[in-house]
Amino acid sequence: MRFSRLFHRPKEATGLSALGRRGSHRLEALEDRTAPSLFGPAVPYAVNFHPYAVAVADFDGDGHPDLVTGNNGAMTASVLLNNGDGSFQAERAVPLGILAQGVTTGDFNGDGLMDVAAGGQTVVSVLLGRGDATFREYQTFAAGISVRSVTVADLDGDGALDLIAANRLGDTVSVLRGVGDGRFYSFRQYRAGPEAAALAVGDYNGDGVADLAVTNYGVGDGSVLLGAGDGSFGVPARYPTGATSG
Ligand SMILES: [Ca+2]
Ligand SMILES: [Ca+2]
Ligand SMILES: [Ca+2]
Repeated sequence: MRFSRLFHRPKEATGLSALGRRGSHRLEALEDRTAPSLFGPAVPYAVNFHPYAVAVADFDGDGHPDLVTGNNGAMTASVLLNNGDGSFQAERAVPLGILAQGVTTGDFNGDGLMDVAAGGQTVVSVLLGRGDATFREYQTFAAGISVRSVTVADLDGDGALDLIAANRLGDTVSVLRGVGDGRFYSFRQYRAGPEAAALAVGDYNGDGVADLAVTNYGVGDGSVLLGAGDGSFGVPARYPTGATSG
């Protein structure tokens, strides 16, 4: 898996110079007509087998955002600590106990230290952080069928972060309301669309309550589920997105 460095580098230091002379000239001519490149060359960092998803949080409290991947093949999370200059240390692999397909971060037990939640198979697996980039042993919570992705929000406004999982083979999203101590209540499912895949939280109708956008991989459209404010969602509105989404 490749992560791009998130800072600007001079053009002569970019990967364009590694291209053939003709290609290089053509690309630089295009670049001159537009805004300067915002990214340097991609820098690859090794993580465990089959990383499916990536999320960001500061796991060691040094003020620099770190990365975590959910690794489907290895059933692990890989934590890559940020050196503070856009480079990252070698991965630290943490067992998740599941074939992870989604990953998200948040402080699920309210101790001020960032935690990880990964989704896959029929569960979410939660790693509570110790603040030094190590984690307590994972705990799993049932989340539905074929969890493809997972995200986080306080859906019911009780101050405890809640988890939302997209169930690809269930055509649903599952809501796991947080207890606030790192545990989650039994999930509730809401209809989304065929092969619910990717999730995004936002307040789409401006009522101050978090809503959900879901991509429906099976048919190439998206669903918007408006939040009721108590962690429940209404009937999805479907919107075309063109080609197959995911
Ligand atoms: Ca925490
Ligand atoms: Ca909540
Ligand atoms: Ca709303």
